[in-house]
Amino acid sequence: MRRLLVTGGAGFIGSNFVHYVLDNTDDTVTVLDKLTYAGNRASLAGLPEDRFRLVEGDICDGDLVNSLFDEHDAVVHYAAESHNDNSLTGPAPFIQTNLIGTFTLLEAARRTGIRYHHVSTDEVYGDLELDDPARFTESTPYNPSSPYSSTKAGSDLLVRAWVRSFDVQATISNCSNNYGPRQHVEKFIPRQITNLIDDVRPRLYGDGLNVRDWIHADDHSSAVLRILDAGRIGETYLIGADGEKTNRQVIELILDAMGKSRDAYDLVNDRPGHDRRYAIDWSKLHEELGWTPQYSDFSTGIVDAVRWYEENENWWRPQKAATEKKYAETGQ
Ligand code: NAD
Ligand code: TDX
Repeated sequence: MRRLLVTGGAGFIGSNFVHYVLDNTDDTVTVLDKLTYAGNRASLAGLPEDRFRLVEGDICDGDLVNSLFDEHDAVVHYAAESHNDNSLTGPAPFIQTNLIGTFTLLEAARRTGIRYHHVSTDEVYGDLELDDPARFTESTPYNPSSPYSSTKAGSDLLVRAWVRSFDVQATISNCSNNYGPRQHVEKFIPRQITNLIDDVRPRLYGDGLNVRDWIHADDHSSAVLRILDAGRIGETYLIGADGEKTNRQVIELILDAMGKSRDAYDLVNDRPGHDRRYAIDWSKLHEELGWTPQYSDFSTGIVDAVRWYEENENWWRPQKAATEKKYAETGQ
C-alpha cells in the first residue's frame, strides 16, 4: 500500500487515474487541485472516504506542497493549464501553473526524496507532415509550437535537470490525445458531441485534415501506473495506442453515432500555429515494461463517449455556455 498524491486529480485525465488506482490497487489517494474552470468535484464523487481525500489548493503554494509531500510516498503530477486555444488568447496562467507549479513540486521532491512521476504530452515534439512515415520517439528533439506546449516542454526539461543535478527520483511520460468520459467541453470531441446535442453543427478548424493520435484515458492511466511501479528513474516513456485519425474522420464517427448526416459540419477559422499531425511510437513502453493498450476499437470508444455525454448532461451543462462564448470571440 502506497500513499499517493495526485495533482490535478479533479481534471479529465487526473480523475480517470484516481478512479483507476482506487479500482486496481490498495493505494490511498490525496488529490491536490485548485479547482479552476477545468476542475470538477463531481468527477470524484462517490469515492471511498477511507482511501480518498481532496485538498483544494494551488501547486504553486510551496508551504502547502511541502506539507503534503511530507505525508506521501509518491506524487503523480497532472495539474496544468491544458487547452491550446486558451493559451493563445491568455498565456499567463500557463507560465504560472505549468512552469512555476512544476518547479515548486520538484523542489519539494528534492527535499523529501519521494518518487515523482511527471505527466506530459506529445505536443512537446512539435508536429509531423501528413505524408511523413515517421512517428515521435523518446529521442525526437523538442520543438513545441504553442504557449501551452512550450510550457509543457519547459516543465519536462526542469524535471530532467532536477534528476541529473539533484537525483530527484522522477520519470516522465508523454502521451497522445486522450478521449473518454469527464473531458471538458472545450476539447474537440466533447465540444462537438455537446454541440450536436444542442442542435449546433460541429466546427472544424481550417481544412479539418489535421491528424491526432487518439488514446482512451483508461489506457493512459494504466500506462502511468505501470511507469510509476516499474519505470526506470530518469527515463521518458511515450504513451500511445496507434489511433491516428483526421479531425474529419473523428467528426464523421460522431455524426454516425448520433444518427446525423456525415457532412453536417462546418469549417471555421484555423487555430494559429495549428500543429498538423501527431503520431506516437510506444514500443519502448511495450518492450521495457510490457504495457499494451486495451481499447483498440476507436469507433466503439466514440459511441461510448457519445452515450456518456448524452446521459451526463448535469456534469457538462454548467460549463457549456461560457465555453462557447469564448469560442465566439475568435470566430471558432
Ligand atoms: P484538465 O484541464 O482537464 O485538468 C487540469 C486540472 O488541473 C484541473 O482539475 C485543474 O483544476 C487543475 N489545476 C490547474 N491549475 C492548477 C494549479 N495551479 N494547482 C492545482 N491544480 C490546478 O487537463 P487534462 O486534459 O486532464 O490534462 C491533465 C494532464 O495531462 C496535463 O498535464 C496535460 O498536459 C496532460 N496531457 C493531456 C492530454 C490530453 O489529451 N488531454 C494528453 C497528454 C497529456
Ligand atoms: O472546435 C474545435 N474544432 C477543431 O477542429 C476544437 C476545440 C478543436 N479542433 C481541432 C484542433 C485539433 O486539431 O481538433 C484537434 C483536437 O483539438 P483539442 O481537443 O483542442 O486538442 P489538442 O490541441 O490536440 O491538444 C490535446 O491533446 C494534447 C489536449 O488538449 C492537450 O492537453 C494534450 O497535451
